[in-house]
Amino acid sequence: MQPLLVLLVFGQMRLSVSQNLMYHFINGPKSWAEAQTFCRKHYTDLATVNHMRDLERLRAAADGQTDVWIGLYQTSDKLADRKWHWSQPEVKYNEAEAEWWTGEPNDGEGVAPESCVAISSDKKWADAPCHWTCYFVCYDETSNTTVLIQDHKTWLEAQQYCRANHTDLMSGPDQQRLFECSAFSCLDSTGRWRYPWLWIGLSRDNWGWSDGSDSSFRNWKTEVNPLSKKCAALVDQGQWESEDCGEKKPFVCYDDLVILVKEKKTWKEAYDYCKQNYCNLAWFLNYETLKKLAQEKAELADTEFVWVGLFYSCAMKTWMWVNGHYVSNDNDNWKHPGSENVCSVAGAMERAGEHMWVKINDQEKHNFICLR
Ligand SMILES: *[C@@H]1O[C@H](CO)[C@@H](O)[C@H](O)[C@H]1NC(C)=O
Ligand SMILES: *[C@@H]1O[C@H](CO)[C@@H](O)[C@H](O)[C@H]1NC(C)=O
Ligand SMILES: [Ca+2]
Repeated sequence: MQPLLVLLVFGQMRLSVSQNLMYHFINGPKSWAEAQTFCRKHYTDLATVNHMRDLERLRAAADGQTDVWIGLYQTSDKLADRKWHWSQPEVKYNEAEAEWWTGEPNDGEGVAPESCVAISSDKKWADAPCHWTCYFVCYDETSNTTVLIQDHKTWLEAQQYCRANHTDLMSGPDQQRLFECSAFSCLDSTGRWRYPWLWIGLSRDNWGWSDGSDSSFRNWKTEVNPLSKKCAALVDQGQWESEDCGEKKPFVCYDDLVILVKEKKTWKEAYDYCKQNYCNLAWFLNYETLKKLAQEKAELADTEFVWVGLFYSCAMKTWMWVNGHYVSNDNDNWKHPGSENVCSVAGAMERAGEHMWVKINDQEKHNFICLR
């Protein structure tokens, strides 16, 4: 790489990171569509929110302002286009693992839409109207356990409860396997299932993000009106409401510095792709913010590792970042610091756990992380 380019890239990145320019609050009120056009012109797009940590950053950017457009909108007005997703955004819905009761989901047999899911005995799933009030099951990440809450709540109230007091509503078959009914004495003295229905963290909607990302994170305050109000606004406490898209509101744009590309490529292919479409494969040096953003992206990858801009220079016998800086073989981000190197390796980040850097064959194909 040419030295001038290195400096240029380096300078730009420092500016952005020190200002932490992920979300940009724009005070001039616009309709949702006008806000989308503005964000696409000046930034990446209207704000996408992937999880609670993003939401906290977004709220900080909005500096306490409420009634603010975000990038979520109703992508279709057909109920048939609703898609299932788990409340905990890190857990992806997989139709092959679905455990529906026979005849479910039946969507209320056309009488009233059923977009939320509850379990009964045998832990099989049934769709039900979200405004029903049921007991529910939270998942608690800290203790890796499920918690049965014996309190009647609507699905949204149950979600709010679980997110405030535990991690989220129980999401996905792995968590459901932890839910041992016997431990909660689910049968009453006559041997009957004690709880008619328990909410779990599965629901469906026909909403999507302006930038087309597949984030399933939702934080609705009240059940959305599917008829007229088709755009999402941040209201109080970080919760969202559906609003009339023509209303003029301030809005939040999103400037994605760190981009996860969910394609499987070799290290060199990934490098070329980032160069062509963005700026470079991701490098962090001492930028903790960048590293953290990359780690959060890595968690959304389809592959166990994601390529980052670390390569082994055989000629110089040293590890380097793609922007030309050296990386010590003893750097404590390496999973195996100090281990011997061979010529055909490049650096990737683990998707899970501590997101350590690993040295793997550069011909392996993985998702990868670019910087804009
Ligand atoms: C939670 O516990 C289950 C069962 O003991 C285990 O299989 C799973 O790996 C644990 N998950 C986490 C995130 O620790
Ligand atoms: C958290 O749990 C407490 C105690 O059960 C409850 O009073 C409170 O409402 C819960 N928080 C939310 C947001 O539901
Ligand atoms: Ca049903």
